Amino acid sequence: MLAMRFDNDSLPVMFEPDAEAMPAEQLSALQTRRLRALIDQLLAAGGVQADRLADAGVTSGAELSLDDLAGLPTTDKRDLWDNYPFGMLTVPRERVVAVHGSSGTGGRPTLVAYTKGDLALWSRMCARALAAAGAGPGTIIHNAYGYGLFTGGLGIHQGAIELGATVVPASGGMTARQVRLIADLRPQILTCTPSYAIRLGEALAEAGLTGENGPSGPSFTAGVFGAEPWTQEMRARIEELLGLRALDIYGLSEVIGPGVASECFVAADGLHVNEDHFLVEVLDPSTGQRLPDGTPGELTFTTLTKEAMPLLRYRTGDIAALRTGSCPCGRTLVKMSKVTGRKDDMLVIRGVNVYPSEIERVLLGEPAIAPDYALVIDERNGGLDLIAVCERVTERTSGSSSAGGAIRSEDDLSETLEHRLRETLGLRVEVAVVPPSTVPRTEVGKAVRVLRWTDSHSDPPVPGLPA
Ligand code: DLL
Repeated sequence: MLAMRFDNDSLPVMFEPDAEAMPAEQLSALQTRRLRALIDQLLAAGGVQADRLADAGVTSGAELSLDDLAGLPTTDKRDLWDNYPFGMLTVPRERVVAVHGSSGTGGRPTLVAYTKGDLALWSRMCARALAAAGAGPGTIIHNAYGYGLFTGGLGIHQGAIELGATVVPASGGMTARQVRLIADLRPQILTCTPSYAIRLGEALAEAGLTGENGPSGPSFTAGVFGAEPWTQEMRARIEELLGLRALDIYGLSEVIGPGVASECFVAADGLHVNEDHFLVEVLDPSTGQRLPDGTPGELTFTTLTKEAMPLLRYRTGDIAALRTGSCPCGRTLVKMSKVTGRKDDMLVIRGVNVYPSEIERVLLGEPAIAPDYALVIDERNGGLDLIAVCERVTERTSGSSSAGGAIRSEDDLSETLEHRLRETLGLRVEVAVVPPSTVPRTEVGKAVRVLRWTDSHSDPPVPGLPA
């Protein structure tokens, strides 16, 4: 267990080194044992997963190997909807001590149930992520993920306590109060969505609390950001704005919440998947066939040790690639790339397939553009046009006084970006550069980047767009 923040080499230490740095052979033996137990648990509980296993001719976990996994049935969000709220429990309802969930696509809720054991597991997974970011006993963690049904707030909260850190349960919103808390408590770690990190960074800059000129100087060393897709370009912007190392954390309520995978401070180049508890595969989103390492596809998880609502081969809809190999941090756990999007948020603009993250990469690759942007799908005339609405960078949105170098006209910026988008994505996108603070900021919950403009009589979804 973790005893101090850094070891002698000043590297962040692991929370559970025996598991996180387990040799490959030992790990696959453990996974095999756990997979067999899971199959028996699902068969014994009955229900949709047991029926599918029976249809596939599986009557016991005893003889199964990890290679057999690819032939086992999958689950997805529809199963949670169809069996809402408690149809997929494998324990008596009375053993459930908490529920969480997300509002999800189309506003249909999904609920996930936790036993005491599940909560303990989840806390350990979040403690691993926080320790990987350099936190330890006594580290002050400003937690601005929303508290409630959403797993971000309470997941990180419990993980911080498990680690022995000092958690500040700021939750989302009320930004002025958050700025005050940060100035007074000087936390080392910030946890929130990447879009709220930008919002907080802007507010701290307004209060004169970022950069070397700030009255108190920077206190943050690292941020643990997730719950929504964000690019390397966004990472660079956040690091500049807040003067910290921006690390990615991934998870979903169905699997456990945050803490399924997270980046380490040392390498910060991919998220270590806690595969001793969550077996990961990448599948071709259309055929469901297993894809080799390095090929992006649909992340699919099997929960090996959950009690209340274990899931076999849960297809997440999230697109990423896996990478094995050693990491300078010493963890042996497989890494996943950043999530580039969800299979259902791909936009098809005049026949061209494009993920919002690909557009973000081009927009934020331009230093004169601020990290607040929106993609407006203009459907007013029956057509489908895309308008990328962005703001010019200011001292407040860049964190530096150079604020994007030489002043260029808005027309010049739009033209440059339209050209780059056409070159990189083969897509004609109109780029509208609007005044600072025009694009709506996300104070609570996940960023909404894609907005639809359907009615020519209604106001544009972002003020200032030409009617
Ligand atoms: O977002 C859990 C979480 C909380 C993760 C805090 C990280 C930090 P849900 O609300 O169920 O759970 O949403 C899960 O969010 O399937 C992804 O599409 C997306 N997502 C989560 N983390 C990332 C990330 C939480 N790091 C859904 N990068 C997932 C990209 C992410 N997308």
